[in-house]
Amino acid sequence: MFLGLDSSTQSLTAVLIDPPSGEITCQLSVNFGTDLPHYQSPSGFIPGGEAGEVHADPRMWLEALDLLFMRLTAKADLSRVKMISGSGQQHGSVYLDATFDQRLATLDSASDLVTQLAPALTRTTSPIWMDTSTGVECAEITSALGGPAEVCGRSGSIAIERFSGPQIRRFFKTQPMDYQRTDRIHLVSSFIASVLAGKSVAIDFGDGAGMNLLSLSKLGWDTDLLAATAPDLGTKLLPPTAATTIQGDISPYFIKKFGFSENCRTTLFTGDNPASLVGMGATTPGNVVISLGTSDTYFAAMPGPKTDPNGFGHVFGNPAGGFMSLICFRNGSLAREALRDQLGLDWSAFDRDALASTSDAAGKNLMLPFFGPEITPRHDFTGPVLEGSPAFKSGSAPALQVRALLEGQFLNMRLHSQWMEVKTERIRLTGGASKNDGIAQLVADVFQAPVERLDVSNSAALGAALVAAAADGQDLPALQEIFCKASVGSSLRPNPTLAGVYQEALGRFKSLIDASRR
Ligand code: XUL
Repeated sequence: MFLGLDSSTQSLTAVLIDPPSGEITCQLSVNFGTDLPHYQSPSGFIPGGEAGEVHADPRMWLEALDLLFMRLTAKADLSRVKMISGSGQQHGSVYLDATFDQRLATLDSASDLVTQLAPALTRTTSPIWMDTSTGVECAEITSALGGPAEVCGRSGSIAIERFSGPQIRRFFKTQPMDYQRTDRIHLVSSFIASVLAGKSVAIDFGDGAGMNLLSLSKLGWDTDLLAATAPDLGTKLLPPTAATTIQGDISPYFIKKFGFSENCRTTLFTGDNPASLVGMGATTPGNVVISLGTSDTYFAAMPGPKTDPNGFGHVFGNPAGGFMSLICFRNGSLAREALRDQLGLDWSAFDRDALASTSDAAGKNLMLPFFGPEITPRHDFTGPVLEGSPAFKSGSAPALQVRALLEGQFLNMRLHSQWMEVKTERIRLTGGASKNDGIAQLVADVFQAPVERLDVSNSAALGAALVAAAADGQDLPALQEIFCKASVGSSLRPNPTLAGVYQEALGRFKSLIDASRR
C-alpha cells in the first residue's frame, strides 16, 4: 500500500491506496479547527493578523501528524505501507535552528513531535499563502532584479506577496537576529517530509517554484534572487529536487509508535496544487483542470518552462516531470453569487434554466465578470462591464446576464491561458459549481474540448499516494487510469457549431478587457 498525506490550510488528510486491488483503502482527516481547538485557529490560521499578515502555528501541523497516525492505526495496518509521499499548502514557510536535524535523528517515540521539535523553531509562527503583508519586499526584490519580467522569466512568477521569498525577506528585515540563527528554512511540504524522514530533506520543484527563488531553466536556486531576498539564504535551503526522489527509510519514531515497517520509505513532498494535478489524472500536456471555488483556478501540464508574458499566471514543477501552470481568478463563486443575489435568483434558475432558455444568445452579449479587484487580469475593477443588447444591459432579461457572466468567466480563462501554447484536449472540472451540467457544458463549448468530472474528493492526498507508488517504480499513467477515472455519465462533448461563435467572442472580449484596463 502507498500512503499520501496532504497538509492543507484547514486539515491534514491521509489517503491510502492499494494498487493491486485498485482500491482507496482508507481516507482520514484531522481538522485543525475542530480536532486541535487549543491552537485557536478555527480555519487553520491565527485570526486577527495585522497589516495583511496571516500566520499559522507549525506546532499544530506536528500535533496533527501524531493524531492522524494514531487514528490511522485504528483503521489500517500501517506495516503494509511501502512508501509515503505528501503535499502541503503552498508558499507557507517554517524556520528552524541548527538543533533541528539532531532532534529529528533522535526522536523518542515515548514522547511526541511538538515537545521534541518545537524548541528548534526560530520563528514561532509560519506565514501562509493567505498573507499579503510583503508588498514592499516584492517591490525591493523586483527592483534588485531589474523589473517584473525578469523575476517572472527566471522564477515562473512575478514577485507575489504570498510567495516564500518575499516572506523570508520580511522575516530577515523585521527579526534579523532570529533570521541569523535560522539554520534551515522549510516549506510546509518539506517540513513534514523531513519529520517523516528523520532528517531535513529538500524542497521539490513543484513547491519550490512557489518561492520566487527557483530558476525554472536551471532547476536550482537562482543566485541573484537569493541575494535579492536575504543574506546567506543559499546556506539555509537544501538544493531542490524532484518530488519522486526517495529519501530513505521512515524515521524509527513512526515505526515504534505507529507500527510502520522498517522497510517503509518516504519521498520528497510537493505543493498541494502539483499533487492535485497528479490526483486529477492531468499530468500530461493537453489536460487541464478547472476548479470552480470561491476563487476559480486553472491548472495544466506543460512540456517546457514557458512563462506568462503578462505576469498573471504561475509556473510550477510537475511532479510527473516537466512543468505546470497555475492561474488564479479571484472573481469565482464570489462573482457568481454576487450576480445571483443582485438578480434575486436561486441556484437552479441561475444555472440550468438561465442557460437553457438563452442558447440563441450564445456569445452575443459580453460581460467582464469582475465584481471587485481581479488578479487575472490584474486590475481594480469596481463592477462588471457589460456590452450587448439593451435588454441585456438593462437587466430586464436576467437569464442573459447569467449566461454572459459564465461565458465571460470561461472566455477570461481561455484568454489568459493562451500563453501556455498547449492545445486543450480534455478538461477535468472540479469544485462546487462543477456538478452543474449546464455550467459544465458551457465550459466544453467555450474551450471546444470534452469535459469530465471525477469522483475524487481529496485530489492532493490521492496525488501524493500516486507519487509514492510512482517513486516505488509503478507506472503512473496506468495508476491514474485506475484511481482518477471520470465518474460515470459525467462526460460532456463540446457542441462544434459553437466553435466559431466563441472564437469570435474571444476577440471582442479581449478588446473589451484592453479598453477597460486602459
Ligand atoms: C497557490 C495557493 C494556494 C495554496 C493553498 O498559489 O496559494 O492554492 O496552495 O492551498
